[in-house]
Amino acid sequence: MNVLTNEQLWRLAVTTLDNNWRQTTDGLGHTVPSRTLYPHQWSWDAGFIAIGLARIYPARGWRDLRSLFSAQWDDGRVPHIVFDWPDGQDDRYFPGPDFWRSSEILAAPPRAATSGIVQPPVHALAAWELYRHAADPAARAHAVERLHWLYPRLVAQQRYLSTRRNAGGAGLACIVHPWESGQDNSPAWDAALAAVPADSSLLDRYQRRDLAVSHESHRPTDADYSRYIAIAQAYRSYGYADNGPGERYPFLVECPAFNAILAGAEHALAELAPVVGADPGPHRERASQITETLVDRLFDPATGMFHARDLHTDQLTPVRTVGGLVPLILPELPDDQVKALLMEACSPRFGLTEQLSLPLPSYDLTAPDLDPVRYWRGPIWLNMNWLLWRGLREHGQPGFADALHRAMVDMVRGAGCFEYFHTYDGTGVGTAEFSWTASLTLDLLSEPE
Ligand code: 2M8
Repeated sequence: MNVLTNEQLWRLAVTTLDNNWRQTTDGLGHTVPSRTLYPHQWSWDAGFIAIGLARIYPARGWRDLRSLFSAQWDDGRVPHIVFDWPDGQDDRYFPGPDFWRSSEILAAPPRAATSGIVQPPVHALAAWELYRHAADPAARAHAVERLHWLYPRLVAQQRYLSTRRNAGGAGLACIVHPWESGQDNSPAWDAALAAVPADSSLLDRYQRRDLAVSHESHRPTDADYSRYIAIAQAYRSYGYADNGPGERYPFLVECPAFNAILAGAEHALAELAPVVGADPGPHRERASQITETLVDRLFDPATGMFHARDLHTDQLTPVRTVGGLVPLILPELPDDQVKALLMEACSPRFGLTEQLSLPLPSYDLTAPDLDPVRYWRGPIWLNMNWLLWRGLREHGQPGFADALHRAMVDMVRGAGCFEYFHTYDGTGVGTAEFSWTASLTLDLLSEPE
């Protein structure tokens, strides 16, 4: 692919989002992450997509969020996938509606079949971006009207994650499946996953669909997939209930990026609350509490970064992954942690400099098991780097922020809107025409260095 000018890159990103828009039969419509690999609506993708749509088609950004939150469960959970088709009628993606069986769960909404697990709550931030970029009085009025609908639903989502998912009892949200982190097969989960038996017979019963459209070397192994299925089955077998004893959940982890995004959502809600006549105070308090608890429970002074805590063993995972740098997005992160994260980001493990040529990898560059093409085990992801860029700006680091901005835009300029990028040369890996790469590129181009 030729290196694109800014105008060409902008057009490519807009076309990618246009091609991935799907009009659904219920009239709502949404953007799919990719027409081939992920042909439905995904939760945190929808948030990142709306952030870019705020720059070109805000009404469509609001529709994406409306589609997702119309499938919110009664308990407040926002499912990680909203399926386009009724139960069991399609086999383009596994696990589909007939695996999750949301229609058998009372709390599941009738509008759509969904999965039963969640993803990081980036949606309040997306709503804030849509609101604050509303350019004229008509767009602002539309945003206010949309917020009256969305705000209570965002609050319910936060309540679900902060209460029902507080399995560790300290005030952080736990994840019950690696897919809930969004960083699906990150080495951060290896230790916790090793305790889950890999039952290969599950792959005789269920057929992976990802390998039909993606290269085997880019995707999780069969052993990991069989664990993913077993963990999801266990959660389903208890009706996706969150109040059982810990042993019920084969995987029970506090993820630093997930909880940083949870606290970030409270900050965004504090901005949005006055728009709908609500009190921002409780949101600010919760944001401060989560930030404090995150530092207490997931920061390791020995490594100078954040790590996931396995609630079964009460141990922090030793590996260093990009998710452990994401708490940098938090405005109230104490100076000591900010300094430590900057030092870690600038170490040979993540390679941040003011002259960097490629964005940060998903995994420690010095780790012997880094894999430059297998997803979440080394490659570069635009959404994680976009979060870090925001964090660097938040903490007064314009030199690093600008360098990272340049590296992200140049990488997509050279490779196109791929799902992720080779650790060492930035070539595109995974599926092409990937929505959040396109949308976050639009955000970056709209916000020059
Ligand atoms: C990937 O995850 C899905 C399962 O949710 C998969 O591999 O099939 C992850 O990269 C996740 O973060 C992302 O939301 C999803 C859709 O883009 O794909």
